[in-house]
Amino acid sequence: MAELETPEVIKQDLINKYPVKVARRRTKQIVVNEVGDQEEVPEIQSNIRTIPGIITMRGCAYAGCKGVVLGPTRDILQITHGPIGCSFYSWLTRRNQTKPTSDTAPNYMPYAMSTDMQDENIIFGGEKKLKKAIDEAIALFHPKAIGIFSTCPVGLIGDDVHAVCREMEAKYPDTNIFGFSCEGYKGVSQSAGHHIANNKVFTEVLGLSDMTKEGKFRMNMLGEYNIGGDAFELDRMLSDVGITVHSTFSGNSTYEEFASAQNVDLNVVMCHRSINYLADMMETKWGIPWFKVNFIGAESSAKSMRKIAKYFGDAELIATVEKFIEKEMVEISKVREDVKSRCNGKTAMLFVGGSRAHHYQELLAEIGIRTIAAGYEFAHRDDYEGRKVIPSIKVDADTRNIEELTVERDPVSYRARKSEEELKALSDEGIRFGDYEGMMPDMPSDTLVIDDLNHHETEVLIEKYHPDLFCAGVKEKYVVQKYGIPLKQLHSYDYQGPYAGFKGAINFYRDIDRLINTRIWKMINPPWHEEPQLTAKYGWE
Ligand code: CFM
Repeated sequence: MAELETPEVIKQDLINKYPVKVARRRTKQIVVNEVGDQEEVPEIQSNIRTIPGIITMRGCAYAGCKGVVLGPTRDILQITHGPIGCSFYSWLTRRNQTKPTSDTAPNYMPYAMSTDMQDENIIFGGEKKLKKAIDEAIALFHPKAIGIFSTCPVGLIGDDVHAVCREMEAKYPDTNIFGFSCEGYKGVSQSAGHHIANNKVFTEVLGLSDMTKEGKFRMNMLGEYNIGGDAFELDRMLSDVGITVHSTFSGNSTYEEFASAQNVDLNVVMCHRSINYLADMMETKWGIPWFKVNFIGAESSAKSMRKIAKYFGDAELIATVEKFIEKEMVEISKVREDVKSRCNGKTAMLFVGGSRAHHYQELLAEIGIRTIAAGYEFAHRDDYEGRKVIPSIKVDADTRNIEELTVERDPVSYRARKSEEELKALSDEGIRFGDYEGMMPDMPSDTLVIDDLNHHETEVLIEKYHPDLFCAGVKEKYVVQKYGIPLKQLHSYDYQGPYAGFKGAINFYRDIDRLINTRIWKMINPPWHEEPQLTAKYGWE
């Protein structure tokens, strides 16, 4: 590869086509990483509105609420109140899998349910239609719970989904009916929808049931959505060593598991961005401590398992976990070494959501692939720089629009899971409770960190860096591949997976090896190399 320009120069190349005002904003969202001894990193601007006219990778609040946080739960019947497209395109495209416990156990995930709003409903209101939809759903399925998800027009015309829910719950007292004000335009991205979902699940569902699951070591897995079967692999690993996963939020989960999630002694958080609110609120209300884990990558998975075992502090569990890791590592090392011999020294870029751009760097590093640029679509500064910066984050009007709940200790069921001394001893041993160190302290200095990447910048990055692998989503995939650069979808996994945990690591090594080492990429000659079919220039040039 030719000598690369410095990241500072490339940063200039990324923004030099922009008008002055746009460049001024983007320059704060594009940062050359520099890591100090105490994990200090430069400030990056994030979670702000995308500049109108720029095409970025983001989604909407409805996607974050319905698609991401609630979508993977199989027996909360979910009705999208809105035009049919919102419901149809949020229907299983994320590849969240589920496994009902029996053939007769309810599973509504194969259905896309919507009020299918038409002109008439937009003009005269859609509440009647929504009530009718709930009547129909209850007659057909008798669900324990129904979630109503608001799309943009619902907020614009002023339908009161919460009043409808209250009225219908009075009519059907056996069904818990709750609504989400997750209109697509709320906030600046799907991140707002995560927060809205966390709040409602917390106030309307959690703590309603006393169901407990057998087991000496009981925990919830927060922020794991079972994409491509990831949660199945984590369940296998944890149950094998004797740890009970009571509820996963929300991959392969049920309403009853959510409702009784307070009956555990630990919450671990995989995806910090989408679920940190719930972890914090559960700690305040019920005294359940939480810490961050990462089950992406074999080494990270081993580390996370050890951390959980250490928390429970049982000598037998600790020994079982060690034995389990040792056993699993045999096959992992074999495949890893083989794959590494062909991937070592390659470069990658990752631009995904709000957590995977960090987690997958470790998995790629295991086969010798170096990340030279990374960024999130919608994460906040804490996901980049670590939770230590939370007090200094400026709250703008868009964030203030999303309700921040005030939570108090439950006078009856609050129970400290560990004494102050025990928590102190564990944190002295390296467990960081209620903390996340963020992506940037884990990346080497002189890498580029870019928030809310857009199409223009993607093209510049490719031309300048020509990476061996680009990780993003389906919207980016084919443009990048026409440049002759393989793109791995880190949202849907390109119809493959699981990639979490030990078996997932092996799958990932092999899939990446196959993807980047095929000769097909050198044979690609996109049409624009021969004859530009469309030329244009920017309006301000
Ligand atoms: Fe969390 Fe996710 Fe992600 Fe996310 Fe998502 Fe996703 Fe993602 Mo797509 S909850 S932030 S809103 S890890 S759907 S399972 S892959 S953008 S990086």
